[in-house]
Amino acid sequence: MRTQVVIIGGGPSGLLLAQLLHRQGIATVVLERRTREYVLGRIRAGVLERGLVALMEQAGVGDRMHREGLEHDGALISYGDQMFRIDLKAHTGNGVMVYGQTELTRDLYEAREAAGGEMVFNVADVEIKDADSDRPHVTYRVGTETHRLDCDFIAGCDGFHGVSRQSIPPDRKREYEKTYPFGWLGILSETPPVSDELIYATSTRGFALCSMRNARLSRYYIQCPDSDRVEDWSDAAFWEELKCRIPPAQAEALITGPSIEKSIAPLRSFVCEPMQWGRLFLCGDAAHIVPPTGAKGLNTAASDVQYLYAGLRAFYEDGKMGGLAAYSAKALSRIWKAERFSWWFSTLMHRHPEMSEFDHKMQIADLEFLRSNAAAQKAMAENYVGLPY
Ligand code: RFL
Ligand code: PHB
Repeated sequence: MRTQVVIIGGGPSGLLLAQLLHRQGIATVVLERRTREYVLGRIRAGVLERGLVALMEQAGVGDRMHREGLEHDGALISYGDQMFRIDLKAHTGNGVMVYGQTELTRDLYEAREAAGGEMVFNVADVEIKDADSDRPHVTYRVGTETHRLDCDFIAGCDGFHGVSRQSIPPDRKREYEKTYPFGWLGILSETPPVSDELIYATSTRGFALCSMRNARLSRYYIQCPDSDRVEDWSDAAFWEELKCRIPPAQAEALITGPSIEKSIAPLRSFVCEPMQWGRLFLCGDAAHIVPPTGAKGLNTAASDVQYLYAGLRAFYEDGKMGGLAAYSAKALSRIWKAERFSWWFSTLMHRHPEMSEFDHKMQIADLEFLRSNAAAQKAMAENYVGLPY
């Protein structure tokens, strides 16, 4: 079989790219290791930058997002019993959209199905062949049958643990990594959010985040040691700990209830350079990971999609490889800035045992500077709403 672009991975990056290309008449096949239900069961990001909102519109899947998503013009930062607001709109002219990754992925799946686009689920043993030639192809297995797909290009949208990055020879890539000695324990609960805007909180007991999906569905996180397991945390213990980490007024107002999802995510910073090998292009988590503190994971995936889409579109319009050749450098230039912001915000807001009292004083000084300085708030706001593409 033959197609123009094989997309490995049916997460948000792969589906968004597929949908954008489809609207330009470019044929794709999406290969996904899991089932649709499994992909839609994963609770992940919740904050969309304007660039991603615009891409969803461009892909023709923005309607439900605009109907159900929540426009946020600010975000709150608390430390101990202090709290201040970063006015995103006043500093940048933009806000962010609160709309779950699960919903965004569902919208993309529905659009893909409506368009009759090809998607293969439950694929195994995906192998990328001859990516460094003009005739790449991909082989994969479904059940006992092995298939071969010839193509012009391969988009590696298969997340951090996928095969795409692993297919690049070690001497043709360089990987940069930082791990953090803690994770985020997150719960989803059918309770009204404690605040109209997100609260990023730090305290002597560690970080907490109060987020939401809609007026009846809350998403909360607390920093936990990376050795903790979900089973170690009852709902009651989670709520108790959360209350200790947010300001007293919010702790008192917090409405608790049973969790409908509970999971632990590790924190990691990771970048693979370059994001291209021959006709294979890495996109999203396959190429880079940020700790979730700045809400940049899904949003950096989106900027990759935009650059790769532009390069592919130019190739199919005029046969020139220039846009694709510039893809990696262009994407990485934005990625490293998002890496810096996510690392800085994570370092500012988390506690870990190796921190000295001096380090803690530095955090407080940094927070007090941010609280009192309009230029610092503007810099924070520009990064949070998303740097231009
Ligand atoms: P995804 O979402 O990981 O999708 C990759 C898809 O590829 C499939 N796959 C394969 N398919 C075929 N063959 C193979 N060999 C394959 N190997 C893997 C996988 O099944 C999957 O469906 O990557 P994508 O599309 O680049 O999207 C990136 C975002 O999902 C990611 O950046 C964010 O969700 C990161 N992230 C968060 N970001 C935030 O901004 N806020 C958050 O709260 C937040 N929470 C999270 C997260 C990422 C997590 N991961 C990856 C463990 C919580 C978790 C648990
Ligand atoms: C979320 O709602 O899941 C969320 C929001 C903001 C973040 C991370 C996660 O920075």
